[in-house]
Amino acid sequence: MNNFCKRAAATALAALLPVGAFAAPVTYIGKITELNESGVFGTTTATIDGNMLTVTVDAKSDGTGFGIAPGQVHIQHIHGVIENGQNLDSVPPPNLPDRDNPIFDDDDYVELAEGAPFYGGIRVFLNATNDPNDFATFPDATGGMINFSQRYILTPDQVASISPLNLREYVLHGAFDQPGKTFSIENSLAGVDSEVEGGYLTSLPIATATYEMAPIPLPAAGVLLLGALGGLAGLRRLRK
Ligand SMILES: [Cu+2]
Repeated sequence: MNNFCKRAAATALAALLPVGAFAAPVTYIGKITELNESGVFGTTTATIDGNMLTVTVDAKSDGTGFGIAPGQVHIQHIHGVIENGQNLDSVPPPNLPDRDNPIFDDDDYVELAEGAPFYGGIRVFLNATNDPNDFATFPDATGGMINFSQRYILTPDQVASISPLNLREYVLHGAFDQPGKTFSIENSLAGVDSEVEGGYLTSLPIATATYEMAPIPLPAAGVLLLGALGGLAGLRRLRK
């Protein structure tokens, strides 16, 4: 192979392998478990590929709690704790308020703000647009189930805020106040403790999931390996 041919081959190879081609997409899986004794369970996946995030959510009720109110707006997010610019591990809050812990007020629910020390702030809005004000495209849980799938192009800041995803938490919200229970609009730490009874509590967390890196299925691992070997063979040929 003469130099011209080598250069042409290298250029062709470079065209086939855009920048970042070796950063394969990584998929994370989270097992959805109940909060506030909702009886909600399911699975969520999040696949990150550069700045592209694809999220799926399958959630339903096991019948032991109030479940997912059908036909209501269920806001859902990827949450995460960030402290001093560092992404910290985010975990589910307890299922029910722990009255010995001062971060909980004296009502019957773990509210949005009470859960925040555990799962952190909102990092990605899981509706059609990742726009906090776009309430119309959050799941409405037809039939009391959520079957959600959406792809997002994230800003660099958003990518940083959810990386790595195994430090992040999925949170599903929205339930009717249950008979005999009281709900405070704000956490008592915030200095507000106005209790309400009845009605739909849009922000109430009803389920969470902790993302964990999904095991790479064997066929995919094989393809990756073959691809890497093929790439090596190609390089070796170029060096001749
Ligand atoms: Cu949330």
